[in-house]
Amino acid sequence: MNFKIVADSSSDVLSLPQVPFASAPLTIVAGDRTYVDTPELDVAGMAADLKTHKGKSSTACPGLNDWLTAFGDAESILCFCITSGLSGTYNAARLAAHEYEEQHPGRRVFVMDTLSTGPEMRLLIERAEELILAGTEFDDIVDALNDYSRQTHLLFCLCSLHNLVVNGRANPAIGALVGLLGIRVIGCASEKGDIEIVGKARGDKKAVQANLNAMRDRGYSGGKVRIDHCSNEPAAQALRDQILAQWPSADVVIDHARGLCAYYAEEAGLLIGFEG
Ligand code: X90
Repeated sequence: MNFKIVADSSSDVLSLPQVPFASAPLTIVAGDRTYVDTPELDVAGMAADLKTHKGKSSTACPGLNDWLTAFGDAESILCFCITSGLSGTYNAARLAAHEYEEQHPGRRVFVMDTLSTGPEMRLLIERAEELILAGTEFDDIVDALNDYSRQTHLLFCLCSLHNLVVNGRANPAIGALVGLLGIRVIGCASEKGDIEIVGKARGDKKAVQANLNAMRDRGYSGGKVRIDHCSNEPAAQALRDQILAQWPSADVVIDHARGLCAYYAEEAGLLIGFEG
């Protein structure tokens, strides 16, 4: 069976080593500028533009045709979407999958509402890749991914919730938690796939400790961790160092947030996907 893995651009995955992969871009709109979250997007340049942009900005999910383009010509497709609790991406992908299966009888698309985003999506995608390479059947892959997703988690540690609040993705009351210099808000993807606040921390050192505690509370005990940062490699490395100090064989990988996650997680934000 010829498999393809497809995800929206909030997964921060650009390519996979051994299985065909395509991403469907979300877009970020600020005034008359549109940033399409493709692998070519200059994320740092976008962040710099947004800093000087005074008016409103917003985002939009991939449309049906973006998804059909990403599906390409594959027989068996595993498609990973940002939580339906915060985006129309999953709905658009479902419509596209329905159309694709109708146009190509015999082909199959599994569309997963990951109830999460960023590095938790990456964990699911990596697992999908392993299962495909092991020769697993389509339906067994779907079952295994559904099981695995009960074991994966997403935490975030942000210095600003401004873009989440103005775009109606986070409660304004929690936006007011930040704003003070050096305060980071720590939150997680809830079981329903929306934003849940876990706590706050003042300063980088305390934030690392709070992240580690939140991971432990969710059952982390030395498994995989994927950290995506918004121009904040030092914070990501500090967290990795602490994880490795306690679990020396932990598999921790640091990467850059791409456009959509960088827009919402904002400068210095961290997203942490891990196995519980
Ligand atoms: O459809 C659209 O326009 C996209 C809307 C996406 C809104 C949320 C993106 C969040 C990105 C920030 C913190 C992670 C929270 C995840 C909770 C499930 C990253």
